[in-house]
Amino acid sequence: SMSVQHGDNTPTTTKGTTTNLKTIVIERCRDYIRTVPQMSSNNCDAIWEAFQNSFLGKDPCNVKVEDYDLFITTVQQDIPCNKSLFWSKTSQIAHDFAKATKCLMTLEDTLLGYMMDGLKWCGQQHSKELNYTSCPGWIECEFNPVRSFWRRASAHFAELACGNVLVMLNGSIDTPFNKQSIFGSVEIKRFDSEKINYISIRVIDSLQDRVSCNSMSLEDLGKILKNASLNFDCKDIDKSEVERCINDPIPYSCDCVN
Ligand code: AVW
Repeated sequence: SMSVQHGDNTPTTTKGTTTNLKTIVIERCRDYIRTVPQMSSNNCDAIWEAFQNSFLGKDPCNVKVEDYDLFITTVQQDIPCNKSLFWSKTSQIAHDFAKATKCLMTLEDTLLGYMMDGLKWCGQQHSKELNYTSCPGWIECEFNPVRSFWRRASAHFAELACGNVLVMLNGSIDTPFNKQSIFGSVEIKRFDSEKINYISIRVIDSLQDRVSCNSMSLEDLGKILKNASLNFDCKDIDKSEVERCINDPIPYSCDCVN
């Protein structure tokens, strides 16, 4: 199976670095490479070292996206074509769908995303220690260690995408496609039309007869994809339909968003 359940190492909330960050990351890493086939070439201790070298000793408001480059290349994982699932403001349903149907994988189902999901971390200047007291919030300063990591990992995940890919957007909000989101600002720019055959945009609507695909927001997305020579279609799908596939997963469930 590609999706792995987090065990008892679920983090406790703190304002600074997650308590026991190192233990959690290394345990998750070992758990993942033990469970997922073809991951055994990875060394979780080396992965931890590369991770902490990305941000330790740095001002926590000045950790660049590129500071994670070496860490990203330390993690070895092939993402098969036709398996990538991107999402924006649909975290719960996208991850539930991926887990229940096992047809697709989100960034958080890859080793990189799985290790860091839900965690918080930062260092400080003039010290090689983790800061457990306080770390900047997501929007407090743009180049905080957590946000830069997710941007870097998302860019990587999008660059690897090939074949047919699925995007789940949220039709219950005014801008299902938000240019400021990671999907809209990072991932969409990294899609390679030489590798990607087709992008299925699925807008998950909670109200029946919504036509979010015809909205201004989706028109913006369409223009960007056309300009990048990426083939796509957009369909509105009832949330209840996706939930049915999640609650009663059968082999055909993979088709439930087609
Ligand atoms: P999202 P994206 N404060 O649902 O397209 C704290 O908007 O951006 O989807 N955390 C935040 C904030 C904030 N203001 N904004 C975003 N986040 C974090 C990677 C938070 O953890 C995957 F491959 C939230 O759950 C998807 O295709 C997450 O960012 C794509 O990027 C998603 O925000 C989803 O990023």
